[in-house]
Amino acid sequence: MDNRLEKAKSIAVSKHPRKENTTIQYGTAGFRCRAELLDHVIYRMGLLAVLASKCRKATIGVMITASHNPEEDNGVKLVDKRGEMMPPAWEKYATELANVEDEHIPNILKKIINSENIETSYKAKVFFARDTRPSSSSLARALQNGIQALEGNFHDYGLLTTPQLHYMVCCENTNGRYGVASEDGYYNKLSQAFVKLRDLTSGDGGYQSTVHIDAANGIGALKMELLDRHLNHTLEVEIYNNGSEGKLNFECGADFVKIKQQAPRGLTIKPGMKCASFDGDADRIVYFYTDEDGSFHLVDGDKIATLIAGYLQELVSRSGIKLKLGLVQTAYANGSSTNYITRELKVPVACVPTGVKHLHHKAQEFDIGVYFEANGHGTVLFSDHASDMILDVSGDTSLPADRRQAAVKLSVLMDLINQAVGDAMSDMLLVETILYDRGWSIQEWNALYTDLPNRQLKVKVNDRTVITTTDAERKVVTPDGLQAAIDQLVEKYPDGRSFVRPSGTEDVVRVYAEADTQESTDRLAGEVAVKVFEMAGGVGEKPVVP
Ligand code: G16
Repeated sequence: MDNRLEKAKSIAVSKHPRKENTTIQYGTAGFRCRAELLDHVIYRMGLLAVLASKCRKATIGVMITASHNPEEDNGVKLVDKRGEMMPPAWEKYATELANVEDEHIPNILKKIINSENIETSYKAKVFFARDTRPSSSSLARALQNGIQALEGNFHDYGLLTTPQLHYMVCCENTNGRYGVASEDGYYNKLSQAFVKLRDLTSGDGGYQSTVHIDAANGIGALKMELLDRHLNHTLEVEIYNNGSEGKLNFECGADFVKIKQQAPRGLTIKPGMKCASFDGDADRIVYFYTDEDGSFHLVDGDKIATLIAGYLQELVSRSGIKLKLGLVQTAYANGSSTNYITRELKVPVACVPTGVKHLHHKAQEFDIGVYFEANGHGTVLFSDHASDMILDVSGDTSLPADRRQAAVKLSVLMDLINQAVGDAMSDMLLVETILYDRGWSIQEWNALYTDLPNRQLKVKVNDRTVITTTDAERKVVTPDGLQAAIDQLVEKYPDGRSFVRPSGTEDVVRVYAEADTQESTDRLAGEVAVKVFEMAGGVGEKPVVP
């Protein structure tokens, strides 16, 4: 192995040197920054993926994407053996390896091998894929060089959405039990489950059969078109922002629509049209529409979560199976959604820090764990116990038809849902299945509860790590006095709530506020942003209170 570690170093020096002395951190979902700073980082992630594969004795995934970030950025997400995110220890290794001088690469690799007791003779295998950013293909070559430097095997899937890569890794490591590890395998699994559910459900009422999708000028457009071909016209899909003209994520995509609370560029919205936005790597989805007077309505991850949790809870209860269902949110969840879930649905809710890894982990504590971030990233996890029970009841002909039918629906839903990670395409098919079965229009769905007005702002500071938080990011610990200042501002507004946290994907501090009116919310958000600017080393233009 020592020879190979040395070889890895010499390839680093000759082909993928660390040119700048800047430190890069593994953030909310991997490394993310300007693409030109990433070549050496991605090469090193190739090395790390080989070690992770040897350690896990399984195939590991690497996705090259910066998801919702601007086109000029890029990044990398590491995928563990069940298709989930890598655990914190490996995030630490990743940061250490990404920042070390070229000549110290062998030392860090040796350290990881020793700490994890890695059997180096295991033949490593890495799956990788990339999004449509112009910088992604050369970064994919750097990754491949890293994998080959340590003599790992690999499969380059080319262009995929992030959730598709997670799916491939999960299929491979479960010996096909989760599905076939190919694009066709993915489309077949999802579309067959969707078509089957259409046969099992009614479709009466105000259901609108067309979805107008803003694909953020990203990979989601290409892949949604392929999925659509498998759907046999059971769903009408219109794709906008398919990348033929516009720029990736520029004034479009799920993040833009959620934060700006307005329709994306490139989609001329008409009253009543049911619309959805994917993000740049198609792992998030939000819905929206406008009504007759032109006002915009966002139907975000919280509304998706409540729709799903309410439906699953009903099916579980009809099936007569005793299963514990729970919902996981973050501090960004609208206060009204949490009230609706706890008071109306009576489903337990947990709150965790931002980042899919935290939500996924918490959701595993339930038999059926629904997790969603308000920004549209989420999925549903079924424990082994839950899936065994569901399959048993669905096949038990001695049981009343209604019980069995509910269990059959649940069993097909388990195939429709990408349980490895939040997946815009799979989530969309799930939402459409539920709306169809309920016979609901998007307006009826949105009427489940009324969101408290809310606002998100970004504040530029010199060093965002000066802000640290606790209580699932709902309270600031440092800088001193900032939390007290926020508390004072919040007190002035009925139903006021606000928190701030450093982003793990962009170089900004995020400010969230909600209150009883949009005017108060915008003022509160502005005032908190000013406090952050003043107390946490703001740079550039000072935020303005409206
Ligand atoms: C990633 C994470 C999400 C997180 C988002 C924003 O999403 O997967 O869990 O909500 O970043 O994170 P932050 O507020 O720390 O910037 P994506 O879709 O960009 O990969």
